[in-house]
Amino acid sequence: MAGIVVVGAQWGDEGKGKLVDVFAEKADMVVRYQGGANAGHTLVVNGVKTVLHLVPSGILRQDTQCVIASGVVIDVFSIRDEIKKLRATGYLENAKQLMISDTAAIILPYHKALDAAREASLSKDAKIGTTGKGIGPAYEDRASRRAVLFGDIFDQQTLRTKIELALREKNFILENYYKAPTFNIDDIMKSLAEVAEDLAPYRCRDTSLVVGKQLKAGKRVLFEGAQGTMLDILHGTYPFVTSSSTLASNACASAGIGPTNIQKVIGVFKAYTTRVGGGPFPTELNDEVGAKIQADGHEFGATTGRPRRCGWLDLVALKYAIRINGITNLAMMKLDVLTGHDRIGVCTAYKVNGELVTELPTSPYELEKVEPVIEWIPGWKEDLTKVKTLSDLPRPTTNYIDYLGSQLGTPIDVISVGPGREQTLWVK
Ligand code: 2SA
Ligand code: MG
Repeated sequence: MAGIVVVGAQWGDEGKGKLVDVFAEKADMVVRYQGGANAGHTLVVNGVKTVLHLVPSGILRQDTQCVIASGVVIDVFSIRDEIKKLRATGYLENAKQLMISDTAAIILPYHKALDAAREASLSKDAKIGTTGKGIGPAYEDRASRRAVLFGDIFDQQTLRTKIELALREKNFILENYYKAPTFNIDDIMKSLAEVAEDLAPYRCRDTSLVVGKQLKAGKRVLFEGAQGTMLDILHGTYPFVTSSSTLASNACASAGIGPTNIQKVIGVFKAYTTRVGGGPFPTELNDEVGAKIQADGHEFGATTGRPRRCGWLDLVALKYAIRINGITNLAMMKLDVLTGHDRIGVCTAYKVNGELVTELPTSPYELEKVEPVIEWIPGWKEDLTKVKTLSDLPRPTTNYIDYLGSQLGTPIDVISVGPGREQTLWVK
């Protein structure tokens, strides 16, 4: 039993990609378990940046097997490009390093068109702020049993039947309801035939068998989440969420393994908070402090380039994430970004109608109205990006870490002080 889940403990972009890449050195397998090309996982190795959307963040370690599990929605065109780029830079030389589940649903052009048309039709306040990658419509098709699965692209007849059926409905809605362009079956079939040829080497009929065998053999398997806890379809700030379950528990459902295989759940969080897209964000800073964090942290969407909203660390939300994911260990990322503030804010509770609340309200409309209670910790001026060990951190920085450790009651094992692999401090 050596299953380890790496889950985002905030609104995504916590630095899961970097952490998985670092951990992958000692892992036999990395399994991506949900989301699609909406994710943007940024890895920096020897100063060279790689942004991954669908391929697991273990791919830069050539001895680590990477698996895309059934619960992911795969934009086959986007993953083809990603694979091409990886191969052009010397990675993924052996096609066997990547396996894509036959039973994962695929995203087709009409999913993206529907995603865009729907967002465009919403009023400013109601907009979810999706990435436009077709995620919602693709998961809808999965739930309503109309999805085209990855394995289907290798069977022309099944593929045509499924897409013809889907197009009847999608084209009707696009044309009549959204007044948007429609899609032609032959064009889609042609492009899928090409992509099927390119992706055939990565096809895996039963990834659950592959993952299960590794676990049974006592191998280390990392399960890589995308987005974050607060964007979970069931337990996030619904409807301002993504369309999959981002929680650690979904690693099992998606990969087709039992929960008894999971030994550790690592919650990844940033030393502050960001959110991209619409929805409540209690600690958001709409001032020059928020702007400084955004600039220093390069807080722009890795997929869409949108500026990310920034604010102080929210312990109410983080404790909620620890509880609902069963987080056993924490990793704090981007601590270096907080350099240069006189004081650092930490939200320890919310005020709701004059009363102190320490549990996250489940309604986003209530969450929108809470007032964060901020505790202030002295800041620091030193650059942390060259720090190699914990003992070299300036005193106010360790005070901040210790303060968080005591508040969260969960060990912080890893502290990241920059995007590079070497900018990683191990607490034990
Ligand atoms: P979607 O596209 O249907 O999943 O959008 C629904 C909400 O989920 C948010 N979401 C994300 N939040 C943070 N990071 C994500 N990945 C990219 C990144 C985002 C980008 O790494 O920066 O580049 O803009 C991600 N993906 C989805 C989204 O903003 C909506 O609020
Ligand atoms: Mg990201």
